Amino acid sequence: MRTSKQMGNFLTEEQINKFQADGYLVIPGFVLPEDTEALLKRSKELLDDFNVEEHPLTRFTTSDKDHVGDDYFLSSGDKIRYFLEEDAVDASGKLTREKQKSVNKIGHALHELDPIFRRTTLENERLRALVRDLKFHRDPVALQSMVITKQTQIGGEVPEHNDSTFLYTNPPSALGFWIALERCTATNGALSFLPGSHLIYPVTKRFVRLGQGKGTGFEQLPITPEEEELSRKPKGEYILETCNPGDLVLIHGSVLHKSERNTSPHTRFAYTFHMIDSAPYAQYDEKNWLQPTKELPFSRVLPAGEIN
Ligand SMILES: O=C(O)CCC(=O)C(=O)O
Repeated sequence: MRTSKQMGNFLTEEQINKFQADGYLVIPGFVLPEDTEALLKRSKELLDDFNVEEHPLTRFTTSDKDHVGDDYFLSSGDKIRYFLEEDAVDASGKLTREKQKSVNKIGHALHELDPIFRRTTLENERLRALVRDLKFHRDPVALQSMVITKQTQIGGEVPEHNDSTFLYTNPPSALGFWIALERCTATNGALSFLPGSHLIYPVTKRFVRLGQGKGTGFEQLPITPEEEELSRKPKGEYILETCNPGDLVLIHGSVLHKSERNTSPHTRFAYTFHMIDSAPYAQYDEKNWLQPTKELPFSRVLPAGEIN
């Protein structure tokens, strides 16, 4: 039965208003305990399956100075691949620790190719109900997914960013779904957010392919001098969002967020995926690092014919 505060089947009016004001929303217990456990177990099995011999030892970083751009990364959109922590490989090209503890993340088509991740993403009625209530997109498609492992000690910081920089559409339409698979605390790298930043700061750049063999880089977006000045100003206080296994964090594509290095003895596994709006509501182009393939186009989230 719906309560008076409920907007649709899933989210309350307060939750929708909070998401719109803050640019993110924590939904405790969105994923049931048995499903959360299955996602964590599968994540660990994938780490066990990691074949180091066949790996180019690609490390993952999104900092402005250094970013991934090799073919292993650029062709990972329709595969399940492994990306390593910055400190995971020594000068002689060998892993500095056991393979499971060297991985920063696994991506980018878990939601398509793995039945356990698919069940939480493309075959999830609760998720469809949430998407209908939120009305963030008219015709959402899921375009990528990752398990981020944030291993103890080595699990690196994720610097301040917004997701529309990395999953750019015109107009920006990225929406992140981030599910804690373990407890996320102040010391193991819980996410933190700058509430309301999605309403203040424009998306100033996009992460693009630079052309055959040239890897990836950032391209500046046209912004006004006022927006340029604004984006250089000190940005206020981040709020740390500790959370529990099964909690979902919805992340507006323009909200600034980050996570610190894991300095604790506890791992911080999370499963995350993103949606964008599809044409004609938003344009996705060939400059983006992540490209759909003929074999695996981006999948619609709502049933055929349904527009939000
Ligand atoms: O899991 C993390 O630490 C960072 C995730 C994040 O920033 C993202 O998915 O946009």
